Amino acid sequence: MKTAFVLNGPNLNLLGSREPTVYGHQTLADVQALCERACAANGLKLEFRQSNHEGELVDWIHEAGRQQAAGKAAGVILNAGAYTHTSIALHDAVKGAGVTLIELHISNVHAREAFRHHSYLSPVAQAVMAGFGVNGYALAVAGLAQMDAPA
Ligand code: CA2
Repeated sequence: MKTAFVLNGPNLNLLGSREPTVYGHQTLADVQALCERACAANGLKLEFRQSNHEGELVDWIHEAGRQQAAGKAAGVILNAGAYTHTSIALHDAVKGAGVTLIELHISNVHAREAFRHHSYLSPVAQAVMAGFGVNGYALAVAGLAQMDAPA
């Protein structure tokens, strides 16, 4: 069974505690449980992580890339939080690792402030998902499983 890496960036540990109109009421632990169910339904194993540190996210993308190259991982679903809009390091990490990437956002970033409209990750992502709320994580898991399935 292959692993789906679901990686979460800065401040997503605060999910459910503030800004419920933008991000909903569910906590990151709720999102992890939702991802567990989605992975089980799609024949994937889950590796779910959150970090407030850019370099740690870079290391995890490299790890996922090595596992994918070894046939042990399907790819990465990444909600990079605000690093989406700032991080050339994450862009380079995805490119360098050669990993399959689904970029994910809980909110519709294009309906928000202009500084959220640009993403350094979209050019190196296979797919981009935004605006489905936390249910987007389950949809992304299903999408990653389909991308990995033989044609
Ligand atoms: O919509 C998304 O998922 C975002 O990636 C979330 C980021 C934001 O910087 C992106 O533009 C869009 C912010 C994550 C912080 O989440 C919080 C949740 C609750 C309370 C405070 C922050």
